[in-house]
Amino acid sequence: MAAMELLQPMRRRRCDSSTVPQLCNSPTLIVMVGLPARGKTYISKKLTRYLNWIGVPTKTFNVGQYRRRAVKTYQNFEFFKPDNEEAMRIRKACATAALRDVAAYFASKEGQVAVFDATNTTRERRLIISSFAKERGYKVFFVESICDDPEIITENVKQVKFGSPDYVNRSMEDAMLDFAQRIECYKSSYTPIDDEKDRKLSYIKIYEVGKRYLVNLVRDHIQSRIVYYLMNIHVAPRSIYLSRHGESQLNLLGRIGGDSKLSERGRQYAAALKTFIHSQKIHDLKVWTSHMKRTTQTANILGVPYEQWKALNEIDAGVCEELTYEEIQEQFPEEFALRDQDKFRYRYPKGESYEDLVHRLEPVIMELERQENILVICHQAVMRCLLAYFLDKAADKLPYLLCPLHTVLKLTPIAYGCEVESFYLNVEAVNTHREKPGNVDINRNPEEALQTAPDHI
Ligand code: BKS
Ligand code: F6P
Repeated sequence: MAAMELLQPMRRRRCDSSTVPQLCNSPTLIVMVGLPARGKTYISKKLTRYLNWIGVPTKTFNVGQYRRRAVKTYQNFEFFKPDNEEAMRIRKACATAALRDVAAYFASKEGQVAVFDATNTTRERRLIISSFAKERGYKVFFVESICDDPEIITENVKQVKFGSPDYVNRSMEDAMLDFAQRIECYKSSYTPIDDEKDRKLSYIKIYEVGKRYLVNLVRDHIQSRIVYYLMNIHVAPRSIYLSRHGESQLNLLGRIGGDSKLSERGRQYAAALKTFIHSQKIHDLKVWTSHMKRTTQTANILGVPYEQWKALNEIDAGVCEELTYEEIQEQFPEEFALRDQDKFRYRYPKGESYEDLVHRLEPVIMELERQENILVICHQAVMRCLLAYFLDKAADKLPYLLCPLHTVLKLTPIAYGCEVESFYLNVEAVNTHREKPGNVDINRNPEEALQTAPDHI
């Protein structure tokens, strides 16, 4: 029996058949390390969103949430004192429960990466996690955030701790003071990952919000992607403006794709966009377009320098380029039906799928992470992919996100997510949104479409 139990975790239940378990990738457990208010949850959530967007099923397991479920009302920092034995038992039980859920997530086959979001500030803790992972055949990658800048720590507490359930009905001063003492509770036992002692571990140590990094033993593709991503993100305040090109000649005809120029109303929109952008008084704005005439013409009317990206070109509809949806339905009825069944994965003959588009757009997202204020003038399908990344929308929702013509979306990172503001610039345009058949199309009535908050707002 004991032998059975020991063998159990090694069994790769992730595979459909038990015949060739060697072909399976073992799942990855990312373990966050660091004092409270060092951006661990921020990194966990952001990384999870990125990995899911690139198609790697990922989930964060935040031990703080387990603790809040176990202890309904947080009183004060004394809960976190190292000599509070009762609380220590609860905290350990929460960590164990979270790890159990990680194991269930991987066993269910739905998960490829789990992020274990807790302080994990002692070597003892990390050893428990390492052996837990080893027994079950998971790869472990540690991400440690080391930051002593009092300003950024204060900003963190203000932005994300003050708003947490722990501090409802508490004043900001009160919360700040309690949280500072809570951090102190961890300091005596904190043992950072050690160059020498931990030389066999895979990890990245991030110093001062990404000013410096120490990377050790990157073992596979996914770990390399994670390191690359973490080396490109920043926390400087900024906004990302997403817009489609102005209405095009082919939009007017209800034809998809092609490379036509703007309609009269499309040019009016570009002029309205210029006024809008000026009114926003944006510091150091960069403008990106695709290589298609309709986006560069829009940018030309803006009258600012811009950078062109081929990767921002609209989805290639292959044999369906320049047809109307009705013509596609007539000429390629099977294709048309297939697209409605799985719009994300459906690839046009000699063309692309939304999934292809996400892969093509990955370098754009990476560079967007590096930039500050930016306006991206793109296309319907491209804008849906970018929006899905920022708003954490699943693949099945992505191809149906509402990105109407002549509407700017302003994305501003706040706390762990993104605030979205939608600006319809009051220049009429055709509706290019096609709902999944069977769903109610809120665009059918254009008045209503403008007044009803779409799914992403
Ligand atoms: C709100 N944050 O290193 Cl690669 C405010 N706070 C700040 N120390 C954060 C999160 C939410 C994000 C980071 C960080 C932090 C304190 C920190 C951070 C860390 C590493 C990297 C990027 C961001
Ligand atoms: O109709 C405008 C357009 O940008 C086409 O070029 C493109 O094929 C289409 O939208 C993408 O939208 P959907 O995926 O909903 O067909």
